[in-house]
Amino acid sequence: RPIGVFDSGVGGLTVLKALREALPKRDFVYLGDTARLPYGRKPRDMVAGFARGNTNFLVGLGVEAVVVACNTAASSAPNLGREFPVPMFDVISPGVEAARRRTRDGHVGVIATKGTVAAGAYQARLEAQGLRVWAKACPMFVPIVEEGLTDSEEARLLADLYLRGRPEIDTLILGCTHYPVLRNVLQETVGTTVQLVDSAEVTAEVVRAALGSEGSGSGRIVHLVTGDTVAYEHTARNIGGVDGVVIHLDVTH
Ligand code: DGN
Repeated sequence: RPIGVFDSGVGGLTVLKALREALPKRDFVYLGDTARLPYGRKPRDMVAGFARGNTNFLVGLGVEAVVVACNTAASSAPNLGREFPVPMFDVISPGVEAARRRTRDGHVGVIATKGTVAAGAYQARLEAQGLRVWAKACPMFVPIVEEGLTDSEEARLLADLYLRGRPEIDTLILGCTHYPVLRNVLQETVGTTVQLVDSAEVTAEVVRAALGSEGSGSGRIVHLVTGDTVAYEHTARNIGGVDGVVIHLDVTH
């Protein structure tokens, strides 16, 4: 049975890529809810409803597990895992755990969408570990990535603007699944003394540890997209591209 993965759009493809590398013997169904994006600046209850609907749909397909590959969805619906009879993973707990392990001075930053920062899930979980947290919403990073401006003057200017006011931190969590694409620019901006936590990478490690690396699949992917499939493939090119079939899905789930 495949593993189900969902995001509001293309951001979760960073997680899918990491999952495929970590679990080459599995197949995946990726649900990109592009008809209703962006989740990042929608009300929390609305996003929680989308997350529940997406999970329910994937569970209905018979997936083995569901990975919520969107920080905004995961932080809006933190107890979703209790509602479904399959193993569920999100991108937040692995990021928090990795930051806890990696930080030396206990001062951690998290950058994310407005929705994720407002929901406060990262802040609460990091503080519960005794860490000091600086959280910053970076709403322009998603369009920067989707426009293919990853290695650009625009990306550098915005990174500088968003990160300029940071206190002393030694670890920075990339709390949005689009951000691993901006990794180089972000590392340049904060300098080598700050470790970046890539939520895609650490989530894939957690999923492999829980499900095991065995399987009878071969990395096949079906992309189900609620919006326009051509636009999806086009935008996805800026996040490494689409490998697999792309099928349009009406948003009735
Ligand atoms: N990639 C999503 C996240 O991790 O929060 C946000 C994308 C969006 O809806 N703007």
